[in-house]
Amino acid sequence: MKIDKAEVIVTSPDRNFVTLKLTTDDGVTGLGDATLNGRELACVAYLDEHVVPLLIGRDPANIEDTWQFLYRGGYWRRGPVTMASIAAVDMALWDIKGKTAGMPVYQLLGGASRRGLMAYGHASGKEIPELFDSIRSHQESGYRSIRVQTGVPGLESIYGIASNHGLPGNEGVRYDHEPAQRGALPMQEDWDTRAYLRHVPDVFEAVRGEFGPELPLLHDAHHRMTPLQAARLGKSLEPYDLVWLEDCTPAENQEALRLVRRHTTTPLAIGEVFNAAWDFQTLITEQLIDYVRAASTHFGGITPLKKLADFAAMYQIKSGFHGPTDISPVGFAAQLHVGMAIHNFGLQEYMEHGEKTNSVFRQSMRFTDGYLHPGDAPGLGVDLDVNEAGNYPYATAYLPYNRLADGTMHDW
Ligand code: GCO
Ligand code: MG
Repeated sequence: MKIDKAEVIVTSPDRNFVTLKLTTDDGVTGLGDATLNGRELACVAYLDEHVVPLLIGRDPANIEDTWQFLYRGGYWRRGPVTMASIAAVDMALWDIKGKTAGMPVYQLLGGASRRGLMAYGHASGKEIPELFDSIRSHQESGYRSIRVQTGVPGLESIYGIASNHGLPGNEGVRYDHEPAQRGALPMQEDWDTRAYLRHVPDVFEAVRGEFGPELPLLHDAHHRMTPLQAARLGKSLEPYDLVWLEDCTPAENQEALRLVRRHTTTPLAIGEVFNAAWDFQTLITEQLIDYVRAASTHFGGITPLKKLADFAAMYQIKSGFHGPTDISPVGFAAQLHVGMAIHNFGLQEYMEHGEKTNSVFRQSMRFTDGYLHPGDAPGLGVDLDVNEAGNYPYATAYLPYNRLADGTMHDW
């Protein structure tokens, strides 16, 4: 079998997605996700100009070899654009292998280690009553684990607060909390760490008071603190028994986590912006975190994600793969298959794509009673309706950014 055709498809139902579609000379197709929120067209160019010409005529069966060829052969390693582009090829090849074998990808990775993947949803509210409503509505939809984000007194708008009714033009999207604003320049938000640190423990006190001790709760700090501030937050949240505190400090400097770890027993999750196992090396070998947050899409695909999970397993660290709506249904399916197969699955983030997205990407994935399952269709279990995709042309979109009161740029 040979790869005969490689097409890069850009579509924007609800938000932008970049999909690679490979077709073999036998007519088998495979899909891969190369969506990099706010920088999508860089991946399109990387694939179209530098990867597609290398794929034509290759044997789709040799997944590891193709991965190494694109990673080592390119000489310039890592980085989100490179790794998202390689990820798309890797996923598409696993999709083809599954379809050829007549099996879902998780079977090829070792078979099911569980019945389904516990998912967590994003509850949020500017004020506590809205937050409580959002938690209840998630519970009614079946969620058994909940991420909690709220507004902070004195700050106008911050990361993580959903317009639960859908943003203008995105009305079909239920929980989209981060407008990668379409057709406009990036939106500015404001930030004050001291106000945030004073407020968050009160929010968790209120949530535990209302919903009791059982409900698994999470929180995303979105890289906004110094290690010392992160340690303080972890410590102040200990009474509320979080499943994890996410991205408490930027982790490019992995050693910084030693300080956080020394001061708190709140479990830590890190890595949604990482794109290679090396980014986790110190964090894993020194057991400085409890969950790896990589996403198949930004981490080079299924092949390296499975290796990362096995590496983490040696240190009793579990998966907590990144699953926001800017991972396409293809990328999401890819990591559901990995999550099914590995022993050290922890929790899967699930934000729910909107109706338009689901009309472009038809999925065999299901969400029942709080658990996700990738389905048993051969391959990844996702079909792309090219005609429907064509109805939603690319729209420029940028994530927001943060500034402090004096105008200094801050991590968003
Ligand atoms: C999460 C993430 C996302 C990111 C987004 C950026 O935990 O789901 O923090 O919400 O902000 O993926 O594109
Ligand atoms: Mg996050």
